[in-house]
Amino acid sequence: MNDAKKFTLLDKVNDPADIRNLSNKELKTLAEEIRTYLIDVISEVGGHFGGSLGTVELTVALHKVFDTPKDKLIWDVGHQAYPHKVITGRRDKLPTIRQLHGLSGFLKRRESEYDVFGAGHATTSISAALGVAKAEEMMNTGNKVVAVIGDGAMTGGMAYEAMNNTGVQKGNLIVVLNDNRMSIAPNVWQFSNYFSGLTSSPEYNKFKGAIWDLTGKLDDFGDRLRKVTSRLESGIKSIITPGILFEALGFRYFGPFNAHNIPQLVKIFNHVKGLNGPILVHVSSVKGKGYKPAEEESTKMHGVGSFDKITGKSIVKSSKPSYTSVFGNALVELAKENEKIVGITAAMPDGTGLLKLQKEIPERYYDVGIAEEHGVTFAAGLATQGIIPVVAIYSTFLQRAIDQIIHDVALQKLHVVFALDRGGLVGADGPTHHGVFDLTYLRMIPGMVVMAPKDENELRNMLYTAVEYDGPIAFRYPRGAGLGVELKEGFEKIPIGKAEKLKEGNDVAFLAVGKMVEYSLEAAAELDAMGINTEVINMRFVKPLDNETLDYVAGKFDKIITLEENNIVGGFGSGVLEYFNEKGYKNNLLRIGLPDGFVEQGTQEELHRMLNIDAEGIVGRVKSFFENTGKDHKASV
Ligand SMILES: Cc1ncc(C[n+]2csc(CCOP(=O)(O)OP(=O)(O)O)c2C)c(N)n1
Repeated sequence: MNDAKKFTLLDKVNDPADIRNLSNKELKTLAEEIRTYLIDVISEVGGHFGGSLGTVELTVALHKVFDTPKDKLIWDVGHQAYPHKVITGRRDKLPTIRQLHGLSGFLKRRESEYDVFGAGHATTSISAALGVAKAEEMMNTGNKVVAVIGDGAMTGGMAYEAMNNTGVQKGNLIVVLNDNRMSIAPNVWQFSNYFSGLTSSPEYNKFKGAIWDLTGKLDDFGDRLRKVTSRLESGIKSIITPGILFEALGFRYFGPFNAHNIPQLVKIFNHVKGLNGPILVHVSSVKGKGYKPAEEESTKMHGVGSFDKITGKSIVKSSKPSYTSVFGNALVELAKENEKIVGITAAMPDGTGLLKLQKEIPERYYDVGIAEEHGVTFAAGLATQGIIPVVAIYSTFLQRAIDQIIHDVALQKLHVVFALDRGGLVGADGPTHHGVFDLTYLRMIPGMVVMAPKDENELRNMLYTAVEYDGPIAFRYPRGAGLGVELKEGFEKIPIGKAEKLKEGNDVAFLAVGKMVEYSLEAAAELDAMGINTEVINMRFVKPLDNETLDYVAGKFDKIITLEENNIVGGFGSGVLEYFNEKGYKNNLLRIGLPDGFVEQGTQEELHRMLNIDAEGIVGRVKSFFENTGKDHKASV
């Protein structure tokens, strides 16, 4: 960083062991330095911001009290774990976060022994921590296991499956519920209403203060007394505290505590460290804590590009509208014409473009929480009654709901529209977030229509086609700016399963979907100049495939290339291959897509280049394809 500061304490912390002997006062200074460092670095390089500012004191207190890495600390999602990275020896690398070959923006086992469980998708922490806790028990290590989960992640069903099972198994597990009342957007957690009603009551606060004083005093009297007290305490507490909900699941509840008060956190963690069985510590934090713009605009500053440190204003702006905004606007346009249309998001109103629907037609907008599975089956229920649900979920998060798509939607042939944002490589969020399996997992589903637009107008038309269709139908589109084409007024229906020829050629045919259409046209222009006359077809549909077009290319060309921004296994190219095999076509077929592996983080452009799927990469691959298959241009069928 240009204005790299000297930090009196942080500069000496290379490992959590370095903070264990610090006093509360020093810990407070350390927390302030970590916060300053985060603001310095993230304002320059971007990243997840508000969540991490809110966990600074919590992270310091956890690493102070628990003997990490022997004790196991498991973070949900991982976007709030930047302070954890800073404390666990990765401070100097923070400026590389989310960049090619840099630190991951989430948790990653390969990155550090302190990252006990990789994350990126929400609501995994309690299940994983229970597994770790049971393993520690089996090996009799005595190590403690702590899961940290946000109230947003608590809207995911797996949290309750995990808590129920932890209660049944009596797992030795401490769950820290970091409650800031925010998901990315304001959280839709019904428990929050219950907590805020209860905790704002003066009777409750008086009572809680008394209980806390009592346990605090008794804390020094040794283990047995502490256990008796705790049992007594929990018995009384369950009558009146918010913990009753968790206690019903077999957890002993402590809280809510101020997540920015280090001495109090240290005290409670020391207390629960000595206890066995399932424990829930509820802490109340402020998202964006300590940086005014992030406190005030916590949705916007959940994740940021580089920004002006003084004003909090974003520095980089794209001039072209994003696919997300084109989709969000088109949905509102169509919803105004057709009152049956509703929009569903799983806690991502901003990210999916549904914010506009929420503002303009709030009664036809649903935020189901970080609950993709529920969202899909909820949509299926709506569809049984003739409502047209448009389920807008990122490609990567819809992976969560594959069975719901198969069992609840497709099997019943229900008219549910799936709008998959972030299809393809997403860039800085990396392997947990790339949307590179959707063409595969949707294509295998009987009766599903699967589309990918080449540009913004086609996206609008696909949405229109989908709401006018009757059955399960999906389209996926890339993260980020569109091509910048002029938006046409109105909508046109696309005939289901019909491709469009974009460029005539004689030597080789490109069959492309989605983003790859743009690269194919660029590559074709270069290849033409080199004497390889290339035909480009925008296939539009991955399912049903346009068999007529496939018959036509198989008859005209010896060399055919499929192009998709999807894992090469089981995607669009596989579909073409299957069809060719069924028909006995013997053409030379090359499938271009993503390798069967997990692609790292980097900018989208860097990754496209690295994986040879951009125009230049395609040209290179076509040249080798010609070298390997000979110069014969005509089909052999
Ligand atoms: C399965 C899944 N769906 C959606 C997301 C996107 N997402 C990332 S963080 C987040 C909000 C998490 O809220 P919370 O757990 O309260 O943490 P906070 O950021 O408020 O600290 C969401 C919706 C995700 N990571 N995983």
